[in-house]
Amino acid sequence: GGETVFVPLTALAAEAVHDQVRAKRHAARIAADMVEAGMIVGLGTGSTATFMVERLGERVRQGLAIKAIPTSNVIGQLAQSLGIVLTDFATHPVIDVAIDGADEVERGSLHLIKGLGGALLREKMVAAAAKRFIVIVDDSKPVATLGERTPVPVEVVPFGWHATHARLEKLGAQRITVRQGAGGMPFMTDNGNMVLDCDFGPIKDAAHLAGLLDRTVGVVEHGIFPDMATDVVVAREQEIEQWTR
Ligand code: ABF
Repeated sequence: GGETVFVPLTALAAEAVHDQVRAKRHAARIAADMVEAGMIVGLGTGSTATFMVERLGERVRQGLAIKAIPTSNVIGQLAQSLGIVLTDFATHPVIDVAIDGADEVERGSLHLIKGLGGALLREKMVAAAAKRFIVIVDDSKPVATLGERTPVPVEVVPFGWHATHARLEKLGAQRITVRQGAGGMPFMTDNGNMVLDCDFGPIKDAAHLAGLLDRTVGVVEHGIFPDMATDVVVAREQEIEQWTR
């Protein structure tokens, strides 16, 4: 006994994960290198955005002067630990460039689903304040139709959330899951809210559904980002594609 046996399937899966990590790091680096001295930069959340912040940290150590607004507490702490100076909306209501990941990118329109990481409200606020919004993804993220694979994360106020849940069902959500956090408790966002993951199936008109969700009482924000990305960097292991709207 005591011998290590390698199961081929596991090895293959590990290789695929490794390729995906490399692709994320590649996209992250390309976007981080578009940042110029003096810029106010919006920092996204998630594993791809984390690579981007690490690369920005490197550039800051080499002398790049920027200030950043983070989209989550966790990314703000990482940025500070890397020597990136943070600022806020009071001082800088306009952001030069925001860089963030996504869960789905619709080919052609560049509409996005974001928020599986739970930071969608601040992500949308930062993206909305940015002159340029660069989305960085590996090639598992592009889809023909938004909602094909991913539910729409919806951030809701805990008060009366059952009523909000019912409203979301009326809008056509076929399945709604209460996002779970640690210890069997509902997940709580940085803003003290809950997330309902709403499966609408493939979404024919993303801007229309976004409008309906915008007008739903009890909904704080949702993960459909229509017409917001100005640039998308899609990376495979060896190649990259850049899409511009
Ligand atoms: C953030 O991180 C979110 O909007 C999105 O849910 C997630 C993407 O994660 P990853 O980069 O780890 O795939 O961008």
